[in-house]
Amino acid sequence: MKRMRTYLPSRKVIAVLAAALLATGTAACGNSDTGDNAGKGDDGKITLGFSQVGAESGWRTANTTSIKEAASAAGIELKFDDAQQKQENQIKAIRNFIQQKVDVIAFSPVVESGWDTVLKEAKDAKIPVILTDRAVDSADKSLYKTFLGSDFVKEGRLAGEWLVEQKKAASGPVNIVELQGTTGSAPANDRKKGFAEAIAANPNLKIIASQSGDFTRAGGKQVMEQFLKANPKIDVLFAHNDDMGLGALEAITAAGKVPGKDITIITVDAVKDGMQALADGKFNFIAECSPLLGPQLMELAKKVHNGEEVPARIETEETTFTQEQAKEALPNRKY
Ligand code: GZL
Repeated sequence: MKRMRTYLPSRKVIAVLAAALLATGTAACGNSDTGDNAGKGDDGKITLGFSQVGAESGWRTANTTSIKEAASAAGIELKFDDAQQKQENQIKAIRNFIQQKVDVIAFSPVVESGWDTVLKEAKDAKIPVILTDRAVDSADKSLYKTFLGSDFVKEGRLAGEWLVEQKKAASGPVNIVELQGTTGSAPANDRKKGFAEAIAANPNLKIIASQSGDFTRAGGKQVMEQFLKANPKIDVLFAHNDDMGLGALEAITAAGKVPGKDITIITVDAVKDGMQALADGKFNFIAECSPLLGPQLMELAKKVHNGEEVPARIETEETTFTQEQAKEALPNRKY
């Protein structure tokens, strides 16, 4: 009977097979733990950690909606954190994103200063950072890949230039009160700067009081009440956003004055409620600030994740509205 020979591969063949298996194993392993899948969700999606300022205004709500909807449409896994307008919560969120090894971090910094340490931690972890909406004052531009948002100085300037045109025939002082946004934030600092530079063209235009209402309706109402008590003659209100202007409307009406007539009201944002107040004649002019940053942010996230070059600064398209223009634009307003 012919004996069945059991063929045993030589040591050399075993070594070659083992090496092949190991290589395949490593390759498979490598794709899941390191290389270009690092931080990706289980299904290979890019993960984006986003730290949002809070939910302080209609603008912020629209901005959050834009980001969440765009992430879903782009197939990006979004880890979203609401900082309730506290910088320490944003820093905590960014550290969590680093721990979770997300692919990209984006955030809207509630204030301009105090970010270098945590942004250095993200850089050391090789996680690219995108600034959206608000800027930081870090001297080290390598701490983030790009800024996507508005030119706040221009928004303030446009508001001031409109007022200069409106009051060019004024013979005496025009008393202005200013509701500033969140203290230390880029929009508050820059809108104030742009507005002041523009109204310097007419020495009759004087800011007699300026205080933060923190971008909220409640803050706008509370500070406007104080302005009205302390200043018998107020001709103009410049509010750094619609929400503070809407809050101020309540104080102005309660003081027996007619908003839009006794007091000219200029705001920034052009969210739906602000545009309605403008169309109704309670506001007089709005400089737009678009919150619809979601789609551009997702495209940028994919590019920086893939190591592609992106511009250092990407500004959003914006316009201004008079009362007549608001009436025309309202029906098609997205936010
Ligand atoms: C501006 C944004 C500001 C809005 C406010 O880009 O940061 O914050 O103008 C919002 O309405 O609260």
